[in-house]
Amino acid sequence: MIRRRDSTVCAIENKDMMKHTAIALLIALILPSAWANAEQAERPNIIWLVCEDISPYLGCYGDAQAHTPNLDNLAAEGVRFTRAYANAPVCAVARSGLLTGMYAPTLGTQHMRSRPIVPDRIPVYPRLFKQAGYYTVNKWKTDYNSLNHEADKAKFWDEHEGAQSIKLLPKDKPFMAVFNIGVTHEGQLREDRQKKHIENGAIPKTPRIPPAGIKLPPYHPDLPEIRHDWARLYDQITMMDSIVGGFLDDLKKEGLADNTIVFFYSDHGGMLARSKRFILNGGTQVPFIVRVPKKWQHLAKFSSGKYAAGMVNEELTQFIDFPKTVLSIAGITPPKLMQGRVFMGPDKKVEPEPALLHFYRDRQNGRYDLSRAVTDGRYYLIRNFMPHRPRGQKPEHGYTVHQNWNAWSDWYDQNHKTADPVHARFFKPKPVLEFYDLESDPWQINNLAEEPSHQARITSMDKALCNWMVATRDTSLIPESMWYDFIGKGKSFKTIYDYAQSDEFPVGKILEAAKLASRGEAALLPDYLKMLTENHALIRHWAAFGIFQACKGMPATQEIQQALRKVIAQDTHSANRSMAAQALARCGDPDTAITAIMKEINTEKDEYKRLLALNALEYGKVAVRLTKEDWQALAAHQHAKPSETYPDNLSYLWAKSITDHLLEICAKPGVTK
Ligand SMILES: [Ca+2]
Repeated sequence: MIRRRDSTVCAIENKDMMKHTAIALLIALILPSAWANAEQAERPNIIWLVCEDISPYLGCYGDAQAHTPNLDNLAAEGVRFTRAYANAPVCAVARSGLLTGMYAPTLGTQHMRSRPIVPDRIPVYPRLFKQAGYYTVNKWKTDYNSLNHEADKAKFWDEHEGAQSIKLLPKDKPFMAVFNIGVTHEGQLREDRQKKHIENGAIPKTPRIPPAGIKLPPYHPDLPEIRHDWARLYDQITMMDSIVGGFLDDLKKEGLADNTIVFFYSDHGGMLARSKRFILNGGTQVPFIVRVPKKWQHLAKFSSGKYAAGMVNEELTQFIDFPKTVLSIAGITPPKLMQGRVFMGPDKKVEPEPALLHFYRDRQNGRYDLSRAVTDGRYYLIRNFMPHRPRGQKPEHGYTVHQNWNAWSDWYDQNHKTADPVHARFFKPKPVLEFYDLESDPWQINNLAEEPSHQARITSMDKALCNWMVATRDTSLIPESMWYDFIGKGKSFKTIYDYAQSDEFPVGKILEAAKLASRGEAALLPDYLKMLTENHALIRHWAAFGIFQACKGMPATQEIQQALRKVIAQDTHSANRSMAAQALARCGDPDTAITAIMKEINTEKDEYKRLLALNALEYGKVAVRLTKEDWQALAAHQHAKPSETYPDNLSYLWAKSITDHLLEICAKPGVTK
């Protein structure tokens, strides 16, 4: 009976189970799309309001000189980040990280400006949003420092042209929109732009803060032009604030505010001399505010706590975290290649705060540089691989747009013997290591790198910086003028990313060579000489650079000179021949050096090779030896056109800018300047 009853029960249960299974199957068939649709309809809108070129110079950040009521209000309604950073201190390089969630030196997009090709497998966050059913918008500032990312923008942005208007955003599907506000861009400080803003009533006729009342940062000398530009910068920040206010009002009017997560940030720090483009805190730290409407606050957890209006978030946050974070909020799994972290998101998806953030500065227009930095939020360590190059070197873009740059430079030329070292440093070679305590020295004027009490911390942060360069396979250890020896048509690799990811690039070994070379110590000359005979072309390059650094005008031994002449005569890489000539110029044989450098300039078709050689003319201090024929050859290149052979068709511009500079500063043979 029991068994029967049991079997009956079982039969009934089986019947029920079958019924339930059928229903479950039916639900399983129908519901995923229903769920997906429901979820899709319920997904938040995301908008990034991006201003240009400013550090956190806002009232809500405690800047008493700023007048920014709209952003102060946004901070009161949202979360204000006090340790948010751009990974690079300049537009297109910073934006490359914002697009891909990857460090620019990993991809090869770190030189400002350039047009490298980035592999298709590198993630592009708006593409993923688009695939997930979002409408993607980014009007007029798609500035990603890559040939294919520029060319492909219409494939991942539904809209990338036309007016920026909240009214044009869709109401029937979720959007990921980037709105750009250009009025604080450095170019807007030009006299003609200022005039236009005054005519339009966008800024007052005379600055809101009288220039005499401006509180200057300690690194700037007290000059009228510098005071004027600071005063006008604050006017432009107020103008930017009202534009942000307009967008926020429109969000409300259009009924989108309750469904839209708002990010506000600057595309890097700045903007006066010694901020934008420089790897100091003034170039890297940015204002960053996030406002999340009530409806989506369950998606806004931090590793340090829950979202709340008006809160201050001190977590280390960086641009390459942004793509991962917004993808996660929208329910899209971030690709594994992305190097940042999810700093805000639904529970369990939030990733812990990192110990350090990483920054990079590389070529700016025609001038090479290579610096890397890290911060833990309080201490800030910079490693300069090209210490011989001053920060305020000409030609720099700042000189062409800002009177504060020229006023400072002219003042220094006239007062360099008596100038306060803090004001003079901008025009002098850099130390290899710089170390600052942002708590006691927010403007970074006291380099504590030699301070005994900080040595343990410096060693540990420097180790982390170097480990990061190895782990991210930093492509700046490969001179840009050598890239197309390894990549492109007929080569094994299509992109510098692919080359750098391969075993052909022993990154750890190259980093050690670069570190040794940047020390430039005479005692290391035997090591450099040995490195000069290494099989790997990159080691030979850093060896020649080390000799250049070490000689500093002292004639080197015949053995060293001979070794450099051998590189000039035999090395298959133009970059190595140029660097060896630059070294030889400084250590005893300038005649051979200038002949070798002019040969590279006159015969190389790759403009990056010519650019390195043109820089060697100046840094080898042999430009004064230009003959009439050399002069004519340089002048002929003033009419250079983009190369058809090399994909990076911007390179000719930088070679041309150095050529123009040389022709301007060097006496024409037979003509007294
Ligand atoms: Ca910018």
